[in-house]
Amino acid sequence: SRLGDGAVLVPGWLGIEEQVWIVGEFRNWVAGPVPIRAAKVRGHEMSVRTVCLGWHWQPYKYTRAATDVNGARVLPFPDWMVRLGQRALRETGHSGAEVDAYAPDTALVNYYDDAARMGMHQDKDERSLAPVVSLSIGDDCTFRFGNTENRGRPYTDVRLRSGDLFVFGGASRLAYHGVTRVHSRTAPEGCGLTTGRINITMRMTGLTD
Ligand code: MD3
Ligand code: FE
Repeated sequence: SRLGDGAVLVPGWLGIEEQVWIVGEFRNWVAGPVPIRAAKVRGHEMSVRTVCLGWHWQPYKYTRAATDVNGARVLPFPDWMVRLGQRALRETGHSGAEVDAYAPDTALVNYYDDAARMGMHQDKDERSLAPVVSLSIGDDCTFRFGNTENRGRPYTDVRLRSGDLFVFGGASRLAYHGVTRVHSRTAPEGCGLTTGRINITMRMTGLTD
């Protein structure tokens, strides 16, 4: 379903077995060279914790090494995730040419506990305006999808559930958005997570080494 120019939500896109498999990969990422951490934005720790693949996101920039954590290079961006991202674009109506050109090179993997939130923001640290592909696993959240002008109204609150795909292309790529709350203990049994919520966003940084 379309929520705005270029914003398409596909409920239940990931099957339960794919969710379980991805949660298993998440456990490997967390145990990888760069531990999951709460990024500091203007001196304040975020309540969301993030581990990255391909490029390491720090507020306002991407680096290959996690110089704000332990200096280690982040894990490579997995090929299966490139293909999954391309399938996500194909299945949300993007043209064949756009699908072929889609080469996501970073994933921000966010973990939300019951108390975590994400304030309204734009994703502007990427030089590429290629679509962002978002996958949610675990507890439901209330996602706030806003406008391109400011953090306030008009916005639409959408419940995101385990397995949901959300693709943000076109004008929606620069829309303000955030997560206003996590709905404790709403994860479907057997998704692989017993508490909290994972969100994966794959993106194209537009960077070269
Ligand atoms: C709309 N994450 O990591 S995913 C983020 O649920 C982020 O963890 C949220 O916002 C989360 O930056 C929301 C949906 C999302 C992701 C990127 C977008 C929506 C977007 C980029 C542009 C517009
Ligand atoms: Fe964002």
